[in-house]
Amino acid sequence: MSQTDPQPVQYLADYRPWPFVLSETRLDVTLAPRDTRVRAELRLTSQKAGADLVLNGGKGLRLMSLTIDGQQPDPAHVIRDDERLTITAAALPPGTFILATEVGIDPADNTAFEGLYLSNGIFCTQCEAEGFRHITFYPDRPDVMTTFAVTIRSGLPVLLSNGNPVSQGPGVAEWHDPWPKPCYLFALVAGDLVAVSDRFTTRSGRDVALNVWVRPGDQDRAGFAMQSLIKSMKWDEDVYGREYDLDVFNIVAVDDFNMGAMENKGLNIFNSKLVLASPETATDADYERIESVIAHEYFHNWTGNRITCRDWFQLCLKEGLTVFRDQQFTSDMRSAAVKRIEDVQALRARQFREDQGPLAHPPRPDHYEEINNFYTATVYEKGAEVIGMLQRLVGGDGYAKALDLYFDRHDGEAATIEDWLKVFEDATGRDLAQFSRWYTDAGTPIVEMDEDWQDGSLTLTFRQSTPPTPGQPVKPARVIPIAVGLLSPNGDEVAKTRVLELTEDGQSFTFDGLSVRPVVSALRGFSAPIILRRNMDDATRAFLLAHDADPFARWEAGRELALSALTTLSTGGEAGSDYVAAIGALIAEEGTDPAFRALSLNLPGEEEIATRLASLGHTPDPDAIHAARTDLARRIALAHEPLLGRIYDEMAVTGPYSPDAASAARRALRIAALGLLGRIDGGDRAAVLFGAAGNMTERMAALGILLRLGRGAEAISALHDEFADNRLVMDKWFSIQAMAAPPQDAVAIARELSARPDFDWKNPNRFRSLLGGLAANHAGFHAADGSGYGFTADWLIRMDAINPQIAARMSTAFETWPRYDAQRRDHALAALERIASVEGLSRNTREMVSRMIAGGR
Ligand code: B3K
Ligand code: ZN
Repeated sequence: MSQTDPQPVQYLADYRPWPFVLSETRLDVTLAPRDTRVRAELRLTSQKAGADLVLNGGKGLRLMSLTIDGQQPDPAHVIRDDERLTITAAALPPGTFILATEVGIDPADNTAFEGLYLSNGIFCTQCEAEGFRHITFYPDRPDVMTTFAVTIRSGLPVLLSNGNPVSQGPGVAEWHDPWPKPCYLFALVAGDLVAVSDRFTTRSGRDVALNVWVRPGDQDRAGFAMQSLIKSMKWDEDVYGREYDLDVFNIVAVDDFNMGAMENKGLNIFNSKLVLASPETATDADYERIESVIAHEYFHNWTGNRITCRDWFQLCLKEGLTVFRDQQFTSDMRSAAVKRIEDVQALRARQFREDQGPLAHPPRPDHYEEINNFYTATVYEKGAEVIGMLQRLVGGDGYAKALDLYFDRHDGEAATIEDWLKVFEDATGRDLAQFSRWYTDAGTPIVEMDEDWQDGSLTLTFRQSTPPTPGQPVKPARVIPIAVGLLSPNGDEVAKTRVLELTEDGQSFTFDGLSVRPVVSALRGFSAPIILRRNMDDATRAFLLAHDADPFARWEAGRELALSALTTLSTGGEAGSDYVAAIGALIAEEGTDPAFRALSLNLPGEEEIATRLASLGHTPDPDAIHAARTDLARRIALAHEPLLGRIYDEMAVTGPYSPDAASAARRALRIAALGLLGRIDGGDRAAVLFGAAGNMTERMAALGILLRLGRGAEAISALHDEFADNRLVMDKWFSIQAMAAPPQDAVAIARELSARPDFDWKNPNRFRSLLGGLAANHAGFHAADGSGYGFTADWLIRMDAINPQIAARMSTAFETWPRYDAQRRDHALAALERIASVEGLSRNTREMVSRMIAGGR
């Protein structure tokens, strides 16, 4: 199953249409853990005389039989290699013919969780990107779309596939999906499952049966997922005019899953952590994430399934758009301001980090070795930002028109980024040639802004440049929308938001008729995914934090103030008083959304401080950063102890738990205050809260505080006693211990945890909890002696042998290695080289590790 064979690099420029038409796929699957039989009938028509029929499918498929129109072809015309099966043109009849194959596969042995596999006794599938080829011989490429008729034979009680049910009898079920789809959207599930069910009537009157399938006993934790689904279906009708198009919509939760969830047509498969939630086991963040991922997968029904991607280079066509849509949904369901700030924080933490390191690539890459390595923050989150810019440039009406045209013109097709941009050009008349560079060029543009004030006119001059990224040394200027507003010295807005469009390397814009020099609020709403540099003193930042009418810009001013203090402190300077004073004033504002106050009160993480230092040309010192952040937190607490204590008490939410935005906001502010108070009360309040809280949000927050202070042992054992049987809570239990450990103890703690019998490392969630938890402990992972790197490398090597996707994904813990000091770099490089030298290393991990090594030298 693991792909160790070298695969030639795939290039976008080499795209050719498939020379056959596939008009129907019929599958008959007889399930057995060790010998599942898959009979496939493909109705094919050649489009090109003399073309061989080349199907994907490798060594894992035991070929039992193969016929063409019922006849066995001459074996000399059937050629197999490690990755494909070829039937030479000479053996193919003219016109339309049926290719029938039967293969045997071994789901119980499938530890890579790609194709058909078993998770705790449940048969399930994951076919995106190239998993279907592990199920049967097939043209496994997204531009081959057809209807599927599926028969499943098994003694298990629940048998599901895509589309509508045709018949359901003992031991056998038939499904038919009338919507042509590529095979990466195929799914099959069989198991002992129970459903939480509901119904939805679409606006044109279709009655849809909705089911969330879980293991018996988990039904009481599936209700929130169902409500999220119903809200998503309604929202997509109201906002995008998109209706659901089948009689049933099934969601299944499984425990072993390589990522979050998968949008298979009519049968979404989810990692159970994105379905199951109860107040005692899930945090507010879990609830919010469940709501948004349920929406994301549902929205794919139109953006991804009805209109799919021509080839995998176009991945951001469906992912960027669907992320953009799920972000809009969450903004509508919760607070738009808070959502925007959270999204920017995540973008900077993951995508800027990627863009600034050896793994940088454009939203639409033009080559890859292993496509699974390109399900990245750049494709997803930057892909969404690019759409946000488009919307800003063409306006809300232009965006709506373009989307209507996109759905009309491309429904049922496998489309490209060019198709996407063309609908915007046709709908709005705008030329997007220069804009298209956002899709093809990697790297985060840096924009410098200067101000010039003369006789009532303010001139803003911008200069843009994008640093080189692997394979792209020079970058031409891009179109960059910069939203700007002006504030008078008393804090009133004298010019409302205006979007300036940068198109050149250097450009100026003038605001006339001003009576006094205003304060500029720039990059409002984070109008473009860039780094804006401007000369601004702390007093101006504090002014914007107090007065800016744009919530993002307001938060950003506070962030900049904090980062300016933290970078100075981390490099041995003295700073912080302005921030401490300004933040005190902000959190005292009772009329301001508690969620906004919480976001402002939480200091930037150590990783973010390191990134800022690196971009200023410093070599980040993880220990100094940790000390600086601890120090600043303590100073805030000392300066505002009574206020923080009051907030902590007042923000307590009474009554039964509800995950709604308003209650979650109060808890978020309460926890932020508690974290700071912990710096001076020794964790006493946190210890009380851990014992008393009836919800997981507050308990986990309290536990994190106790662990950081080195006094979490009792709480850790209490949580274990209470939840040893709950996998999802135990994942949190592993992760928080690695993440919140004092840095000097982090590797030893992670090592101890990894030796426990319940460290079920083959389960992706458990592995990610521990290894991802350590990687998130910045000073712990980057321990100067290289122990964090060595420990992580050992586990990546072990994981790679059974599940290459997970190993490759987790290897990104190393992606920032080039920015550290010589000693750390040596250790990191040695760890990467040790991984690279493993014999039989997967194509996935090999590609990642070699890019990281090459990009850091
Ligand atoms: N499309 C899937 C991700 C597939 C990942 C394959 N390695 C989930 C999503 O983005 O919605
Ligand atoms: Zn997606």
